[in-house]
Amino acid sequence: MKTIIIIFILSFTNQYVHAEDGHNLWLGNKSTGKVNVVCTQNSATLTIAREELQKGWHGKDGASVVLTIKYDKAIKCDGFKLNSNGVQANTDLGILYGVYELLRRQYTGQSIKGEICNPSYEFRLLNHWDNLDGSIERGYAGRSIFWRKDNPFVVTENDKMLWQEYARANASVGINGAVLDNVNASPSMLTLEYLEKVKAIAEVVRPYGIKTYLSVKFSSPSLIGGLKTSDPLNSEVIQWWKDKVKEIYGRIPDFGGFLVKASSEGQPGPQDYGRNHADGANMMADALKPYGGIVMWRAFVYSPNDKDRAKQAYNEFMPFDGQFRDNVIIQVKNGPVDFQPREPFSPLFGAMKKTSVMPELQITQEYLGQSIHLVFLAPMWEECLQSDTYQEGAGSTVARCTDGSIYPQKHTAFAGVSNIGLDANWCGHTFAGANWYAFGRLAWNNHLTSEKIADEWIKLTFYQTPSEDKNPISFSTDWTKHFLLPVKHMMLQSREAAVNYMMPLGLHHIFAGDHHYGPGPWFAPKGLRPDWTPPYYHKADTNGIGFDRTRTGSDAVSQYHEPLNSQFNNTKTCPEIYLLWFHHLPWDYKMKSGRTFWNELCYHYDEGLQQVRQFQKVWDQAERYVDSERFTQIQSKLRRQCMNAQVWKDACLLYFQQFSKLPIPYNRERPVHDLKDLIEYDMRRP
Ligand code: GCV
Repeated sequence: MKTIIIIFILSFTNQYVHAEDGHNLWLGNKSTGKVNVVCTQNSATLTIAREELQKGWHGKDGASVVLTIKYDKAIKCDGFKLNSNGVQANTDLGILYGVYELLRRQYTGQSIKGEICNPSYEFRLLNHWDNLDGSIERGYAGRSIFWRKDNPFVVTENDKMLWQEYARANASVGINGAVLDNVNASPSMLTLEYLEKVKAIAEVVRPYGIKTYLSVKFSSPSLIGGLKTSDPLNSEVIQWWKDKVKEIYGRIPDFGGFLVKASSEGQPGPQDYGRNHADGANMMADALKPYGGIVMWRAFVYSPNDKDRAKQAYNEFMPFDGQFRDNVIIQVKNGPVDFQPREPFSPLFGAMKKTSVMPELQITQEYLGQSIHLVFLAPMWEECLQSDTYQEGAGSTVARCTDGSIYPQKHTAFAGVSNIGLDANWCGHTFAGANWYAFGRLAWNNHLTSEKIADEWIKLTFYQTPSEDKNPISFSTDWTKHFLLPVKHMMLQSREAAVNYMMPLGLHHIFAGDHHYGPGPWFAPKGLRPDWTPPYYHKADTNGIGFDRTRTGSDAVSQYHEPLNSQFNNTKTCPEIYLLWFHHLPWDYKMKSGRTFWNELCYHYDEGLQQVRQFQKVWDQAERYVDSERFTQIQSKLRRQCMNAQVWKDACLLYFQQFSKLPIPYNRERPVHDLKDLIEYDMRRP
């Protein structure tokens, strides 16, 4: 009887479903057949390649795959040539990347036609904002996988296992570097015991091609070196950095280099000693040069008294174009302010023509609902990468201005601020894993579409091949129609939905102070620097709303190359998605839709809320295709996202209505909260 009951239960259990906490990310799929791997060479990396094929093979049962290391000048860096029966590369790492691509294509049902795949960027890095006490700045998925407060220097077998899994996930999407500590760096990072720990991490991640890098504090020579100054032109300081670099390479021969946040948000920098960015960056670059190391020098700078924060990075860095060493790369955030839900691209892209420039994206969702909201970020990154800067004529996209296609920069790189922590599913939200995945895929190929990335990720993360199936993957019509397509549609809409319910039409930085989770357009405590308060950005008053960055305003438009300069300058030609970024508009301004600006704003906020409600419906209908653990976790997060979207809409519309003094269009849903309650409310509370 017992057996009959079990058989009965099993026959009703969906074939796709098994318990799953998300720890396997997009790599949980077991092979469906045997493969014979032929490779005449040996190395730790090649052993991994071999094992991955055996663990994940989804081709013909019993087929042979040949791994060949043979120089081909069409293959660049760790690129590879892919055939259905083999991978050819110049390096072991190229073979490993080729193997992951082969398996991905098998699993997602993509064809393999004998093509060469080269990476868009040479360095593809995660930036961890992990502090040495194990906390993570802007981290929403638990504590650091690298650092902890208690027993900080003990390395356990568990640590090693986790670092290995981390390295594997990165390598599977082509990520080849990790900056292990916060850009708000501690000087202790460069002390002996911490460097020993870096060595231990480097040993585990090395076979997967992950190089380690460190964020360093500019004033380290005085803070831990006992020197009286950290002036970059002082000979003792120069020697201190040379000695430190030598010490690091003595332990970690493939160490990648330094990331530096200097003269920004209270961090020390060359300007404290009357020097400039080039003096500071070049001094470090000279110390790293003999070992092949690089300096990633961040352009994220702004001062409390600046009239327009959005202009400062350009103003500070353009005068030094051409003055940086060739192993310095200027790391530029995608937009001119700070990882907002929507910003135009930073005008530094394409403008610095004689300096290596790299994009910095934020994978962790500091400004996009953290690990509660489902927001797929690939569309935002694609929007930035495909933006035309016009710097060298039409087609000078951000992607092409940074990947070496247009400028002969010595190094190319792409960085993303990591969303990884100790949570079982790594990123706090299953769908946040898609953002880690998307970052890696775009770093490898900056022309991939969001649609393709989402398609791959969903198949790899949620589709489970029936265990008895020995044939190449074929997705059932049922799964495709009722899971893949609606979930993909939801992902692709999710960023625009967040923009709609948070800050549409060019609004930016109207977050609650400090935590950046909920709305706070009113937030302006006395004495706080103005550029840390939302009214500095939205400038709402009875006449209208928006930051005037036109030629008669702050003139930020002039940092863009024509025709963008003129396009952005004119309300009629400025894309509506950027209207309030560049213009202060009257409330009754006529939009393309025929509505007044105020009505349009109301429509967007309401639209965002409706979109998230629709996501709930999509997800609830997907229940039978997902294991219960992931299903309920995502369902409950979507419920909070809906409640939060309602709060965002009500808070912003009720607050701005005080200035517009206009009714919310009567065909739109009414607010359900009172403004005074929302001003008191902390949205982080569940
Ligand atoms: C690491 C924003 C964030 C800070 C972050 C900073 C940066 O201001 O809120 O937490 O600091 O950007 O990128 O340096």
